[in-house]
Amino acid sequence: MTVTDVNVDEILAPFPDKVKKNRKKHIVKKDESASSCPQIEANTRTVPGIITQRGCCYAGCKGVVVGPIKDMVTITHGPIGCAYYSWGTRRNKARADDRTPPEQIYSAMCFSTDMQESDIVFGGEKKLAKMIDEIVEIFHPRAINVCATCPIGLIGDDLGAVSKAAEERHGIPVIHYNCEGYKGVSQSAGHHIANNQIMDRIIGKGTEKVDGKYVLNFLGEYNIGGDAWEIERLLEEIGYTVGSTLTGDSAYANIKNMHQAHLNLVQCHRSINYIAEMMETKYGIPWLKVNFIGIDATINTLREIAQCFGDDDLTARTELVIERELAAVTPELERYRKICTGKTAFVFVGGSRSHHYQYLLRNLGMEVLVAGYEFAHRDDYEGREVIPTIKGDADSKNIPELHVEPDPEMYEPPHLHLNMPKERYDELVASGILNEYRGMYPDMVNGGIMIDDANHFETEELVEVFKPDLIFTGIKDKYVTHKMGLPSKQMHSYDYSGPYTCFKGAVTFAKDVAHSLSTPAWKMITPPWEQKETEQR
Ligand code: CFM
Ligand code: HCA
Repeated sequence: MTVTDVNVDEILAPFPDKVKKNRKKHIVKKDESASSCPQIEANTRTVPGIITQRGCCYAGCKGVVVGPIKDMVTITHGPIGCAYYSWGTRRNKARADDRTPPEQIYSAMCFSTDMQESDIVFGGEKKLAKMIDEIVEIFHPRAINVCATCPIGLIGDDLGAVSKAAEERHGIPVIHYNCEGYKGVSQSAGHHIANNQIMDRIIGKGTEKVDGKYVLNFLGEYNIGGDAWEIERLLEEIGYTVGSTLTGDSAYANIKNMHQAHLNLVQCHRSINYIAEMMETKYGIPWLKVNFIGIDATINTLREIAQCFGDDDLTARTELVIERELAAVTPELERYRKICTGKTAFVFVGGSRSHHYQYLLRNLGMEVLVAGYEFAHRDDYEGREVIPTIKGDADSKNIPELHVEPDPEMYEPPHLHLNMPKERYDELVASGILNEYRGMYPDMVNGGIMIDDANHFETEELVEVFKPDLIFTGIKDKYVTHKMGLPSKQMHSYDYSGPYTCFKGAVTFAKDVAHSLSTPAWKMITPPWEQKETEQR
């Protein structure tokens, strides 16, 4: 398709020179004739005063990664606002299972020390210790998380010491996270802090055997709208056992045994790659980047996982499930596709979804003109890491045994799939079966814009130039675009819809998008640039 030629300098013109210079580095135009992706500035500090969509380090640690662990009580040590805003908004869906009864699910509750002025002046350690005692007495959780907010670092409360003393008093793990909101430049710092503690304090501590011929962990899947449940349904039907997700609908009781899996799947690379890497180094568990958003992406992902094990039965069952699911969804999907085809969209989400949803939108015949992340790093944009870092024992015909001990020799040389000779690997890459998940830039339309940490002003300007039919946003930019007469879909909470994963999820997504596109309300709003000068005053 032909894309409007946008002049980035014109868009940034109203900014002061210093800001202009800064923001220009965060905006890249796709140019198919160029040999490589132009360098995009990412993971740097937002210009003060600009209305960013980003969250903070505490949001990334507590709100995103550790909050959903259902059988742990997660305490926000700080003022109540931080606890409140990281609680209900992300929907932490969880259900009971054979390891976790309903009375041991705490992820829907909100726990906070509710620091008051006197606590800030005289210190909040005693209040925190008392709260932990009360929680143990009332709820008897298996383990507790304690997350710091900004003032905690500023007043110097020692979370480590309070947590250690509480552990000794109660004999359960009390894990602390020094994730003060001001650390780093975005949520991303919080992911890292959470990953380090989960790796250090939980994974590998369990001794219960995980049964299953093919045990997978599912990293970077947060079960928004029930996404993880739909994926698990398919994986289990094919014959895999899901040891644990990280962290949607996950439990301390399962996470501690994650070191026994044969393969780690990584859906949101941005928030969890640290654990995938550390588990590979420490336990020799290979990992594979996957994408269950979009029909093609799901099919490729299921085939790739099967390829990793090289088991004919598994491959056959994978094909059967694909065939059955496709047959079930195709007629309905086609109906919505007719409404969606030819429409254009912008996608701005946190650190991985924007790219994942490019696949699903393409399945619906829609083109993404502008895409961006709030806090991704350069590799997420550029797709540099194109080879799934599956490493395995080149000579062995067997997948690694359960309870493998770190064995540095076993996992060299790199780039070999489990049970897969190098030639077979090259063949799969050449045929396009492996290596599908590249990165945002390679999947952009020529002339499209890739933008990092977009702000309200730039969003409005880009909407005016490209006039997309739909915009996928977060809560902060959703209503700004509504006022411009543009339908938007909240892609963090799915506007309380979902699941959007796999085959059935694609239909639900298509239905929601088709509804947004066809509602007559949007035609009744006159966007600002079509209003007369006098009306605007
Ligand atoms: Fe990963 Fe996420 Fe995302 Fe993310 Fe988030 Fe989220 Fe997101 Mo909101 S972990 S990077 S920090 S996929 S909470 S489930 S929707 S910004 S794109
Ligand atoms: C967060 C959580 C968030 C916020 C969503 C939004 C989520 O980063 O603190 O700003 O719209 O998904 O709930 O990303």
